[in-house]
Amino acid sequence: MSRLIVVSNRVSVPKARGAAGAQGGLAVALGSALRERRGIWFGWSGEETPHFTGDLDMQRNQGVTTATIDLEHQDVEEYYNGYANRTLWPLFHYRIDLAEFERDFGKGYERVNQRFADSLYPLLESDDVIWVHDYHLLPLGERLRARGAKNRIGFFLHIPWPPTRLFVSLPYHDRLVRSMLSYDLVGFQTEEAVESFLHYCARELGADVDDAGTVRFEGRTTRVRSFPIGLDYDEFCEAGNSGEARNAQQRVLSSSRGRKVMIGVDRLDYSKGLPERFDSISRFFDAYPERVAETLYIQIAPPSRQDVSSYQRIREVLEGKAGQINGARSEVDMVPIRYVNRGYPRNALFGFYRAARIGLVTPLRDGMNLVAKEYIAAQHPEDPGVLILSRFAGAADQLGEALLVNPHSAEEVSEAIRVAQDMPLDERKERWQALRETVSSQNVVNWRRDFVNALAGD
Ligand code: GDG
Repeated sequence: MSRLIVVSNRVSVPKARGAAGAQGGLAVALGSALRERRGIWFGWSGEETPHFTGDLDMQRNQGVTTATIDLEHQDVEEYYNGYANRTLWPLFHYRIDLAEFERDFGKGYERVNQRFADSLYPLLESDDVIWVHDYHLLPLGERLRARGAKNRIGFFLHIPWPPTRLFVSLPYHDRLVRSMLSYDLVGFQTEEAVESFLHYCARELGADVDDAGTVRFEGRTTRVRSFPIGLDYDEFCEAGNSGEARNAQQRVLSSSRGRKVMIGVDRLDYSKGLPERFDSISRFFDAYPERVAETLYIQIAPPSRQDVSSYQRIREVLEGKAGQINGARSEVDMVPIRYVNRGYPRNALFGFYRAARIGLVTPLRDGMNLVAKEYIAAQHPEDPGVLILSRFAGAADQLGEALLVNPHSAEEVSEAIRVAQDMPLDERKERWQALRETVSSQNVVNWRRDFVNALAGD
């Protein structure tokens, strides 16, 4: 079996299962693939250095080898805080109003992709299979080819791919997509993203695109397919057996004193639709004032990307909205919204999800959204809660038994909350069983197996 090389912006050093601290399902899933295939996980260390050297820090933990490089401050500003998070992230989430098109960002992005290629190339063996992740590294495959790599190289995008009309507002958009056609396999979360990408290739590049999703362009062939990412279902269910999960559930239940709990868990990011969600809850309280005293909304929103100003602004907006709703509706012994700007251990999240009768997942755009899947996995089979899910999350394609909503419509979301609160147990069980079947079978292990098999052909 050939070696697997995983490349992503950041490398998550594998921890033992059950170890303290957050470790996403992706790290667990990729870790097991890397162990099976004697692989290497390559990326940025998260550290800055005054002068880029390309020196590799190689470590071995839990059977996985990681190789990381340090970047210069200017690299981090232009490539990571700049092009990745101020240009591509907003544009790919349909927020062209927030996208910044700075020449230096683009240059920094190209420079760092070149640095990744220069540092990684000497580690490669001829039959290694290389799997590149996400929007930080779109041109990496081309840079590796230019160095001489003949390996099979695949790419997976975790975020949405925008429609052609939107994507062409990016300066040098064609250069970016041409570089992606150096990959043998390009994977997206949804069929919609696949269609948008193929449409662009045919329309803007004049590439030859067939019905099976194969793109032929300038002598190279790239297969394009959807691979919806799943949850590490077994690992997450195991979290539910922990004392920490039980305590967290108890903490919510005892302090909510019989109120119907709704929960949202989101990185503090404008793509997650949090201001719109707060407006919908406000609308619900206006429409059903008698329910204010019976309802408790808990929003867990750990801050992220605080070096980017649009992220600082959203934080202020939400503080204002939470304050207004609570100011207008609280009693001396009751507050309708608990808005928490911090992260919790994964085990505790399980308990919070289980304590909630409603999971509110209403991003304006999301590649997939794993919180929706975690909420389903955490429900009790005898008394499951109801998932309210944005139709604009990739997850909506798979989770049709949720209450699907348009997150821009406060009226629709407010009405879905009422329907969810009143939903009879039989219907809750029926919907949840179907959702649980999907979340447990289309899990992260199958996701990475499908991708690696499609790439490596074994
Ligand atoms: C990108 C794409 C795609 C959140 N708060 C805490 C915490 N979290 C965890 C959640 C979940 C993860 O973070 C968030 O994953 P999402 O999928 O919801 O969203 P992004 O971070 O935007 O991820 C997305 C994903 O990549 C994978 O391809 O689904 O569309 O945008 O696991 O539980 N974890 C802990 N404490 C918290 O307070 N421990």
